[in-house]
Amino acid sequence: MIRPILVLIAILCATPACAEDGYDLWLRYHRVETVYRTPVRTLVPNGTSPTVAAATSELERGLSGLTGRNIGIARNTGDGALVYGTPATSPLIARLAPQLATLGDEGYLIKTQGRVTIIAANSDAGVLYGAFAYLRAVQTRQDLVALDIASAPRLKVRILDHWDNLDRTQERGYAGFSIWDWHKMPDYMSPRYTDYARADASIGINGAVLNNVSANVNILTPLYLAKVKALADVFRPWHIKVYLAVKWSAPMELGGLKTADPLDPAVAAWWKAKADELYTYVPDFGGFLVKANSEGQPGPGDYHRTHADGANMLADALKPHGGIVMWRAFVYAAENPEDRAKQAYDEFVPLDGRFRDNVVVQAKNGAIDFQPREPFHPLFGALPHTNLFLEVQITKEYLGLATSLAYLAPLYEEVLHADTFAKGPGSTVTKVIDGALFGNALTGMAGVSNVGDDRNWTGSEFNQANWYAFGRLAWDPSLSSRAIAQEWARLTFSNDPRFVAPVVDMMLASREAVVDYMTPLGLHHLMATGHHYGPGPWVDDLKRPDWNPVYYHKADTNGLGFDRTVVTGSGATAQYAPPVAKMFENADTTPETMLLWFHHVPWTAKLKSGHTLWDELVVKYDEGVAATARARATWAAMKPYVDDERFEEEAAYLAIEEKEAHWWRDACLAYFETFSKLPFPAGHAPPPHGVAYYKAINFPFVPGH
Ligand code: BDP
Repeated sequence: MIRPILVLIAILCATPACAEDGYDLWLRYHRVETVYRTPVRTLVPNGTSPTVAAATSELERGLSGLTGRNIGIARNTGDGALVYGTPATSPLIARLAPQLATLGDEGYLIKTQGRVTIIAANSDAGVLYGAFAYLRAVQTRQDLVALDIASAPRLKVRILDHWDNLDRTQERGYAGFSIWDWHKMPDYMSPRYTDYARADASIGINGAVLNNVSANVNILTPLYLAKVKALADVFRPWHIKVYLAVKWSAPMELGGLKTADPLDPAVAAWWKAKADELYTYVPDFGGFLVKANSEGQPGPGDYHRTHADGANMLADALKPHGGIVMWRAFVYAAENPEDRAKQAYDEFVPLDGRFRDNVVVQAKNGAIDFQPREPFHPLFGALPHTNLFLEVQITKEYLGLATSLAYLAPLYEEVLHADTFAKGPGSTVTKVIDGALFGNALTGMAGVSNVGDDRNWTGSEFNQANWYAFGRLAWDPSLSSRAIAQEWARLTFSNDPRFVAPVVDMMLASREAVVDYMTPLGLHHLMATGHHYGPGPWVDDLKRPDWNPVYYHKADTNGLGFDRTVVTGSGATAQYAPPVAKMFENADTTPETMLLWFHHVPWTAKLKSGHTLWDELVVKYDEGVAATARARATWAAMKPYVDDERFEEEAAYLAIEEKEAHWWRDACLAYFETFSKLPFPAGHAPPPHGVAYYKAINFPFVPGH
């Protein structure tokens, strides 16, 4: 009965001038124009579970705000009723059982039958997802008179990985500190945890790894398990399971064992007991995420055991409880002189078929590391007998941290649509991860979260779009980036076409702009050391060869790029299926967006544009800079449609991005010019300073590091 207040807020916020701070994300339930108003007047829930109650609370809140009427529960199933439930809880819905047959555990139907609207599902979780979908339809001004929507997720596990430390710092987080206020839990549970769960549930996310992959063992102590339980209790009604990242050496650090060898029975017994204990706190605990033998983390390799030995031992401990192990494929070793891009494939392909059925290998989108653009990871398609999840970064470690506007759905889409040719043409990464290609039952996608305790959750309004897009794509990888951007812009800002059309175009151009002003033509990992903020193409003094940008671009007086061909280079091209390998092996058939990833190209070589490599490089950097200026101009014209607070913040961020784009362009070109020794093409100014100037720029404190 708090609705009158919401209604009042909705009325007061009817004009764009009303201040908003981004807290509401895409769940803004401002009043819609009368013509779009939903016919729903009463809610008729069926079922008594906390999940049905969650659906009811969201529908009450949402529909009351959107209609300006007080919409609540009534038993009247007549005109204006919104009836929701499952065949087991409602005879009306039982009649829809045939149509529900293909929608699985989490899918839903939304139908209008005369003046009655029905949300039907096979489970209460499906009902909850249907409720959010209905609200979305109202928010985006869909025709509500003859709804007939059926939807079911293509992937089973749709999970956020929070790289949050127990001291509330975040690895690669740019939105303040961790939202998990561990110290106060479990006695104080911030209402924010519920709002977080609502946001996740609204886009279909059904799992969260609470802590950093580079894990601290304390998370497995009773002190922290009580806190984990408290979060799991908050999330459960919203159909979100908790998972934990675990450190391989936990049996030694916590259990006092002398070894963490996976084949040692005492080690296996320790993990089994720990799993049993964990499930007493969280009976529906999801499972473990493991970063092992990677970047200094311990792992089974320390005992000359394989990743399969390690993953299977943990999987056996979780199996009786229904838990899974997500074992990361992000492994590379300093001692290994092999091209870093090849190392994960080399380690995991021989293990194909040797993992338990509750193990998944989790591979990043590309073989190096969440770069602005990478070719798809060669493990996709190469592990026909292994469950494989795709891991993408939502946080923008390598794409401008908090302030740049880089809408990442095109990046995700690019990898999901990439054709591995594993079973002939059409063997897309989507079909690898959704089980269509190899028939694996355990499917999923993980996103490294960008959520922090900033009021707007993600550090900028437009970063919210990446969280949103991740969830929507994990539910349905065939959605287009454009459709998702349209939906998000309408939900988050305005349905006015004069706003939606230009802003969506701006979003769709934004990731390519970052690629162009940072690492065009297949360049990668040119970022400054450690914090990765800003350019550092000259860095050559770090102890691991593959932490140095010079390792990746290999600029010399002859040319630029990493030769990964079989004939003259590292041979990484051969890790792809033959048609893909053949395409990448030849510079003429390699898409120019990935040219320097696979080839060392002479400065004077002619590219498709007719430019030399050097000229094209300059042109691309300048295109990136120009795109940031265009984005600023687009946004400046949006002032009439956006509240002041969000408008001004984004305007300032876009100005920062333009400044940084110039910095990237000037620094990289000043540096590469020392190798090419070629003049700048007509109309493209040389950088205002020599490379020494850019090398001297330093930032001692950058977030997320
Ligand atoms: C890299 C990050 C590092 C992460 C690592 C990982 O720089 O902080 O720990 O990925 O994925 O991109 O494990």
